Amino acid sequence: IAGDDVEMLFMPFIELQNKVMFDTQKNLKDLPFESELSFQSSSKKKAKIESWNFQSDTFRKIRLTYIDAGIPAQVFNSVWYPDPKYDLPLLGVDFLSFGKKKILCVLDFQPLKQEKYYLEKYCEILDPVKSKYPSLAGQMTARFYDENQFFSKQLAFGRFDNPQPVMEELFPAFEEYLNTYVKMFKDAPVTEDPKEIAANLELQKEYDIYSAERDPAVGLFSTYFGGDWAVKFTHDFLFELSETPD
Ligand code: BLA
Repeated sequence: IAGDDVEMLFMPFIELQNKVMFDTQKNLKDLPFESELSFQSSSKKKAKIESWNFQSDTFRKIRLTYIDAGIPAQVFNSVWYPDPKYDLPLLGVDFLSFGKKKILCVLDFQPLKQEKYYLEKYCEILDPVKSKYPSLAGQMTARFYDENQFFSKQLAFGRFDNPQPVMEELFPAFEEYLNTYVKMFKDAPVTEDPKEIAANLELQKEYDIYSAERDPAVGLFSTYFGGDWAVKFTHDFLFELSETPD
């Protein structure tokens, strides 16, 4: 597939995210986890999936996943989970390309609460950024997720029938969302109250449960890497505060 323009389409996004992460995060640790989950390949389908798991003073977990299945599937998925001393939103990234004509990109400050004060405080900061990118003003369907749970009105959502907007529009938007996100933590309120910390962690757990139940990726993982692996990856890595079903 050399020379094709969707080959490793989202790799510049990983590189940028890693640069921002290494430049801004104190006490960053690249945490090891089960090798079975950090890398898998499927020889039959020529697919590879690799994941990374970081932690810093500010983030309990920053996970990244890249799927390279050639032209049929390129995926970059990432979630930044704040340390529960913060009640700030998660950063959610889901960029998918299925061939050159079916590209879906979703990016959001995923709110832990839907109260007005919370959304004004932590999500509306994105309004001036989002308004610059009309190609990312799309709306999700109700097929998988409820847009009123763990999503904001500032969600960047693009469906493209060619790869061109990925570097031309999504990339600068991603850079702005990312920089805005890490900057927000600089003077964000921090709690030392164990009850509030536990409550924040509980909301992140609800996010994991909600996401594990609805994630349309399980089918994709099963196709390439098998059903058992798909369930384990979903509950033990992606959304590890959710419980594996019996
Ligand atoms: C949709 N995400 C999807 C779909 C797939 C994935 C296959 C369905 C695409 C379609 O058929 O239209 C894939 N999800 C993944 C993968 C992983 C995953 C590969 O978790 C893990 C490696 N999804 C997220 C995050 C966000 C998100 C963090 O994981 C937040 C930005 C959003 N994905 C999201 C939304 C949709 C979606 C909103 C639904 C699109 C729609 O309804 O139109």
